[in-house]
Amino acid sequence: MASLIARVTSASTRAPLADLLTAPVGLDVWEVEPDHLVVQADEAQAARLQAMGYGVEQLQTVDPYLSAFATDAAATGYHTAASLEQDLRRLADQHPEIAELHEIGRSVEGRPLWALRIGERRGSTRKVAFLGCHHAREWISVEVPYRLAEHLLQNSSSDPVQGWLQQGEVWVAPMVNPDGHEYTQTPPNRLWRKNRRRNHDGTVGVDPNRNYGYMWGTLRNNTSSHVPADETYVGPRAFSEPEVRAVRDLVARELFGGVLTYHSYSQLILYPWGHTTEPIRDAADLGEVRDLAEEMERSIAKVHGRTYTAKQSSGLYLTAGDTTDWTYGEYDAVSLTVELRPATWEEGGFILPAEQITPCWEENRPAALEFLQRVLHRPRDGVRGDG
Ligand code: 0X9
Ligand code: ZN
Repeated sequence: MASLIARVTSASTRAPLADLLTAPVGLDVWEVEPDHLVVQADEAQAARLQAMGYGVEQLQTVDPYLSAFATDAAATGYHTAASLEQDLRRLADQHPEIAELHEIGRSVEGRPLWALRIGERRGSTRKVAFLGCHHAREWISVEVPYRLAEHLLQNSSSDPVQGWLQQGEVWVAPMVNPDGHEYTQTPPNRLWRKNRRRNHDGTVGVDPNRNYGYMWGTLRNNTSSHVPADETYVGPRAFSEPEVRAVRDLVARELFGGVLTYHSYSQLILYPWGHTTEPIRDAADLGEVRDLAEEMERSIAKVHGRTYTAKQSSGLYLTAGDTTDWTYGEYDAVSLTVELRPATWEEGGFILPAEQITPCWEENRPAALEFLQRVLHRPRDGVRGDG
């Protein structure tokens, strides 16, 4: 069990930081900065990094980090799989004309995967999806899309929301990985990332955000691993995981014009590609998604002054098989990954203090609505699935 939170620097030109990300050493990378990484590692990994020529400074051990942040108070205010189901049902029941709860699949352990469809559905021409919690420990990524659904329903009888829900449809699936999320409810497991698949070698978990079928498995690095025990294990084949197949089937059926998937942390707005440092080849697509990401960056900053940096996904690190490479590569959907609060591990990292749920939602509200509006107004001829 990885027990250290460490700052890794490049001590020599023999060992550039970029090489560490591309090497298959099985690290859990938390932060990527030009001059250092923050990683979770065990003693053996730390020693190995030092032997490779990296500087490794222990910032904290995981136990005191969990004692400081993973308190009972920090958990109140966040949903569990059960309380999310209850709240989604309540929303659907309170707005039967425009909301409908769909079970889009079942998890490895048999939990229902929920998506709330919001919209009048009178021949809607444009559909948008908001996803949350591919990664178990990223609890805030459940709350932002949930609050978005609540906001749309509470404001459904006045413009602009009313107009959007007449023209289009919004699907919100706040918890793609309920098994993992449930597992993190037990304090020592609070930092679990993957789903709860039993792998063939006895280890547990596939990274749902490496299991999508676009360029799946083409990288073998620290952030897309073929080793089942690793935090970014890509799985035995594309779409091997029921949680990921559920999203695949929903997207294949609804042909969303845009997909926004929430993660945490680092305060980033990431657009494709993630599997290559090459930019999107279609200049119009690139302009569209980059402009939108930058507009969202500005509107987030206006609310509470927080900086969320817009950039290409691969600028964080290279991964193959993530959600947005697939939704863009396969369906030409406007596709973004938003990494929510906080910015650093000192502020809690994956354990965002509960009092920040509301401000985090507040700053992401205008950005999410901009995404919605842009996608709803996008001409449809870009959708390959249209035939
Ligand atoms: O690694 C991920 O799946 C995402 N970061 S997280 O810390 N939430 O796990 C980032 C995915 C974006 N894609 C690439 N960076 N290629
Ligand atoms: Zn994530």
